[in-house]
Amino acid sequence: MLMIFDFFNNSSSITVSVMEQFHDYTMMFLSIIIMFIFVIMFRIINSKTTNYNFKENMNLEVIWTIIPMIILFLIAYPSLYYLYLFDLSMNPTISMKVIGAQWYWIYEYFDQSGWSYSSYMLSDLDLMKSNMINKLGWRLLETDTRLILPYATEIQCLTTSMDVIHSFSIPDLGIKMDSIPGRLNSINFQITRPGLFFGQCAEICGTGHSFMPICLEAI
Ligand SMILES: [Cu+2]
Repeated sequence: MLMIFDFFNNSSSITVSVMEQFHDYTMMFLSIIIMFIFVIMFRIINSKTTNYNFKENMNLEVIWTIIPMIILFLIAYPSLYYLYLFDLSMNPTISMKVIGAQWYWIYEYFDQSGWSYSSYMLSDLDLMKSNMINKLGWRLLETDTRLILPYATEIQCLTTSMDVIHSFSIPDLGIKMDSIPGRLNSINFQITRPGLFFGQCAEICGTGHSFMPICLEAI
């Protein structure tokens, strides 16, 4: 039963946990409003008489204008608060650059080494040839080199593109940032557990769009 209500991937970053909390909080208002509306509808449909006190009732008009305003404020304030909070750079320990290309990703570390490498998708044939048949479950997701990052560390990720617009997205970590040629977009995140996290380009970029996955290994 729990599975049915578990809409999200297991949260693996602070961002996702906060997003889930905000989702539940918003759903609370949604449930209350839907129940209230259904009760009112049911009562109107099932009553043969009309209450004339409802017509041109100034107090009622004021109340049903102010209550939705309060509800909207209660949703909008935390929404904007978290939106700007996620944008904040909290003194990242690691900075790295992700460059989108047709159709692979290039990762570059901003340390003394200046290490940079490309990450291509492994084809079905590659998976089978390298005796990784057990990994066929990760078909179209596994890459030849992985993006390796430490967990429990604040990471700043700068992203850009070499050709057309791509989008660097990893749903488990709640990140999605457009990679735009000639622009450097920044996104911050902190992974909360070690593991493998998969993502795909999220901006249609050509015939190979479906075949440039992101495979992040948190260690
Ligand atoms: Cu794409």
